[in-house]
Formats: sequence, structure tokens, C-alpha cells
Amino acid sequence: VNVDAVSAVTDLLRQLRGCAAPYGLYPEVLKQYCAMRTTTRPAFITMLALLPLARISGQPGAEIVQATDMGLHSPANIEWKAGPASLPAGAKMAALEGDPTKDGPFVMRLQAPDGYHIPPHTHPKTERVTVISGKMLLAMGDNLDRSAATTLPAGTYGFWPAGMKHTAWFDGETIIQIHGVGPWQINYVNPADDPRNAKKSP
Ligand SMILES: [Cu+2]
Repeated sequence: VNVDAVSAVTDLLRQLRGCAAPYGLYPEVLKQYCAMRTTTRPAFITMLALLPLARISGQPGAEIVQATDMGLHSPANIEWKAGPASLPAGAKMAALEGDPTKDGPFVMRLQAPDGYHIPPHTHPKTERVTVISGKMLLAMGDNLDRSAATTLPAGTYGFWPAGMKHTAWFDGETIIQIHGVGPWQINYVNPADDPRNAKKSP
């Protein structure tokens, strides 16, 4: 039993019964509940309790997507394309599953030439990276200096949370694989580093 979840629900129920100050997560629900006649309140609570069950038995959400086709990408038949406009020029990318620009799970690879550098940036979602070949150097947090970077050889897997500042260098031609749930986005710490901004100016 998840103790945190139980205490959160207990807390919510206590506030609902008293119609106290709105509970942070559910202010709209609280307002509706407080506006109801006391006789209809128990039925409303029962309905709330059944909502998660309805979700499980209903249509799969964006996070539960089952593949309807298949894909086998041996290294020789991966179709590389020019990297996205959001990354410095010189990289190539290949979507192996899904579409990183759309809702739903995706797996993509990025091929970086020797010396490639991705300036300090964040993502709105967890980043999950597997180093397939070559070497990636990663600096995170407040010290985004190459001298503070951690060397990640082929075979490394790493993940870091949404919003965490990081920057990467690539030593020798390097391939990394990124998987996650789209849409995938990159936000540069310094807007001048964003190649999409450079394109707009003459
Ligand atoms: Cu990143």
C-alpha cells in the first residue's frame, strides 16, 4: 500500500467533508462538491473512486500505446537524415520508432561528428540516453564547463529530469539513442545558442 497516496486521499476526503480551503490538486472538484446537496455527495465520492477503473478499462492513453506494426533496424539499414533545425548543424538523426515530434513513445538516434557540441539546454521531459558508439561528455547542473564533464563511453545509459540544465560534447564520431514520450523539445539556456533563432536573423 502506498502510504503517501493513502494519506493524500484521506486528506482530500477530510477537506471535502468540511468544504475547507481548496485542496491544492483538486480545487475545481472541491468547488463542485461544496456546491452539491449533502445527499448527493456520497454518490459523487463513489464516482470519483471509480474514475481510475474507467480509465484502465477504456481507450489506452498516450502513455499506453501498443505497436500495431514492427520495426527491425540493423545498423546497416538505418536511414539517417540531416539533424533537426533545433540542433547545431552537422548531426544526423534517425527515428527508429514513433515520431519524436508527436504524442506518444519514440526511439531515435543521433549521430554526431567528432567535436560536435550541444550548448547548455533543458528539456520539458525526462531525457533518456544510451551511448551506442563513440564517446559523449556530459556536464550538468550549475557547472556546464567541459572540464567538469563526465565521460560516457559506449554502453552507457543515463537519464536526467525535466528542467535540468546540461550540455554535451562528442569525442570521435558518436551515436546516441534517445527514447521517451513525445513531443520531444529542446530549450537552450542562452537563446543565442538556438540554431532556430540564428536562422531567423539575416
Ligand atoms: Cu539534452
